[in-house]
Amino acid sequence: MRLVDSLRAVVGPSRALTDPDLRATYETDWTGRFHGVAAAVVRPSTVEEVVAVLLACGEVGAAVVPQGGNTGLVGGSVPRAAAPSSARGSPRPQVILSTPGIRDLEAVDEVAGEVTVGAGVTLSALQRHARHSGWDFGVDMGSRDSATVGGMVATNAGGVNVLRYGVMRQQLVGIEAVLADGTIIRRLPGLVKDNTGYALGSLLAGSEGTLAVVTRARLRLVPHLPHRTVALIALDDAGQAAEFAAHVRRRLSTITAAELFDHDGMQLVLRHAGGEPPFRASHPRYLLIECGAAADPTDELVEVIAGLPSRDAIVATDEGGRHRLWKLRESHTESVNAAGVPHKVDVAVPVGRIGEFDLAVRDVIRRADPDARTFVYGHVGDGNLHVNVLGPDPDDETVDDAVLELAIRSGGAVSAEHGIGVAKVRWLVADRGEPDVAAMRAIKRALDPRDLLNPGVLFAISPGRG
Ligand code: 2HG
Ligand code: ZN
Repeated sequence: MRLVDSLRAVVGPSRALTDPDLRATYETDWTGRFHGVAAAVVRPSTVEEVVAVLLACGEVGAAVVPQGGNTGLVGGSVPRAAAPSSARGSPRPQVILSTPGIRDLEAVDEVAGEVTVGAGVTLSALQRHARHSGWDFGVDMGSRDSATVGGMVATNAGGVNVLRYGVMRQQLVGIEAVLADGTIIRRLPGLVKDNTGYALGSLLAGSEGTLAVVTRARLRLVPHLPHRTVALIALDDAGQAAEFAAHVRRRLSTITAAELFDHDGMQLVLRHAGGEPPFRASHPRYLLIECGAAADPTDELVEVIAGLPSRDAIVATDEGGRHRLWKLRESHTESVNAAGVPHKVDVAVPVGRIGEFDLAVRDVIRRADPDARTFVYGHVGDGNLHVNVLGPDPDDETVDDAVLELAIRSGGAVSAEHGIGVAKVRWLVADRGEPDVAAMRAIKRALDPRDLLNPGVLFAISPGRG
């Protein structure tokens, strides 16, 4: 049977899309910078269908590209532009395995504070579900309406609350996934303490669809915090922002977020998304701090802010005011996208070196491309900056290389929360070193010897596999 016919036999014709118009949104990533052609997009709704899809693809050596909400920013969830080739040198078909159809939401385990959900559940659906029971989910981010739990596990998503609750890996208390050969691995009893063997969920978190297709996750929940206060603080530079955030963290256990953006980024957001400037004057850098608690945290936050040097500060306690301040930060991604095809460079740097990096990065970008427009924003409390550059041709990597080289030189990492995808494959060894990458490749070979799952992501495509 032809590949497409076997896929149709598994999920039915309406969930095996081959029409180019229907495939289009699955084939291009969110930035518009990465795209490739798929033989089909399959949308299974059960783990058994995922197994059958993987077996059908394995039968003909087709590459499988797992995809959640397709909100990734490093080209890891869309087909490769240059399709991987088979042992005989002919291009291997690529199949997008889209998981949003796997969206079962089990009842919240109110005693354990845990829930088991399907990989296709969106972050906002998970948040609503948890809040109905007085709980909440510890990871939050701007793409909440599209990003799915499976994609968030696969990329080990971070977001805005990491300084309080950690990254996605730290929320995982169980996993169900399908290996390349169709084997289901499943451990979902929800045991917080479980040292019986290797932690496969932790291994899959951040594996970017190269080791298995995640189908369900058991997740820890956190208390719902009914009282929230947001402050926007105007500062001279990013170093001052990191220090300011550190002072607040030291004093207030209620802090949930410490986010940074710059003057140019805010201007872009105001032009694209609308809204009033929060301060009368312009300032070089802005720090957004949020505190959340069972009782109103406003007084303690105001007291701490008043004791620290800043150029200006405002505080919002009502929902509208908080939303307006958050919008200034969360609208950056869409505002940058609306202005062109961005180079997005997500890096981690030691928190104590953020100020120095923020200045140096603008310098190296100017030297690489004097006409480039640079916006630096991100999660200052985690040492995670998103360097966005507009201007250079989408295929010109000069600016990306300059930023990544600086990140490594500054003691940082070439990926903080977006992953390696295809965008940073060339940088994996430079960052992790040969021994680490050899161990990673050994794991990949053991679990996916034919390189069926997301070939070209994380590691360069091995010629003649599949
Ligand atoms: C964010 O923190 C996301 O807003 C996207 O991680 C970052 O637009 C980006 O580069
Ligand atoms: Zn981010």
